[in-house]
Amino acid sequence: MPPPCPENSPLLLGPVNVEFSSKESPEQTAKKNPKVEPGGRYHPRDCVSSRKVAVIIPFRNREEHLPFWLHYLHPILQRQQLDYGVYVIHQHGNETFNRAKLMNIGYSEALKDYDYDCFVFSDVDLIPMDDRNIYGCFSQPRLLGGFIEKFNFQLPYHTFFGGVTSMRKEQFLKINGFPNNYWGWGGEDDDIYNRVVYSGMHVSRPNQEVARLRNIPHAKDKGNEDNPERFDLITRTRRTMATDGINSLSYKVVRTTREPLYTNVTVDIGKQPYTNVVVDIGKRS
Ligand code: UDH
Ligand code: MN
Repeated sequence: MPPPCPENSPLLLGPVNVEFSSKESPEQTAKKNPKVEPGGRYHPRDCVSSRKVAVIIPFRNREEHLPFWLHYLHPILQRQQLDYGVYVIHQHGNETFNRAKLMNIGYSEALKDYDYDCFVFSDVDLIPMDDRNIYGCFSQPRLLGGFIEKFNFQLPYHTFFGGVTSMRKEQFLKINGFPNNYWGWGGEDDDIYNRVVYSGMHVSRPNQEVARLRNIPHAKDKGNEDNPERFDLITRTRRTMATDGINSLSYKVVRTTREPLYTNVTVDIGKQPYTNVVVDIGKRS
């Protein structure tokens, strides 16, 4: 049995040059990463990693972004000596997008594969610019992507907890996972922030020098319009978090496939219940 991996990986290079012009096919990326196993699994061969990390990516209609993520992240995650798997959680159908629910599903599905103890939740369009930004877990929930190019490499606001975050399994369970009832764009990240604070934890961040990320520019997606309810919902986290979360998660897996660089889980997550209900005046049959 190989020795435990060192506390700090000796393979890290520091700054990574990230740009989005040249396109590499996933097949080419797979060839360049021969140690990554089907489903996007990897573990160091010459030492035993103490970090068992599932990386969860919420996804729909971003086929042009995923190859960049795979191209940049696989080499970085290997240099970080992580024992990791990549899970792309693909929302089936055309109902309104639900990022946080997809991340809950990623947590549950990844645990069916392996005894992961750490979960990194990443948008598909965010790429770290330094491999010293470890995609692992820490004594507090972590904001791995605090300093993003589109926000001029500044925190957009003090309580920001979107983009790329990480949590240990017990931290995730302490906050009852993520909310399932944020449909459309916005607010779910602030709800998660609230959950962390209401559970007596706080958000930690790597220092600004290593926690810079580039974002792939894009237009707003169809099917992920701004959620007008988000301002109301985030005032109610304290009441809703006990009953809405990983303990109330329901979904149907449509299919799971092991791609060379990631596991794709296509899921039917249902749809937003109508909140302003038109009273049903009886079915005609
Ligand atoms: N996502 C998808 N498909 C969608 C919507 C979202 O895969 O249709 C995922 C994807 O991983 C994405 C993440 O959810 O990175 C977050 O959604 P987003 O990229 O829309 O969030 P962002 O904060 O939205 O980037 C900013 C809106 C874009 C405005 C552009 C104006 N310049
Ligand atoms: Mn984006």
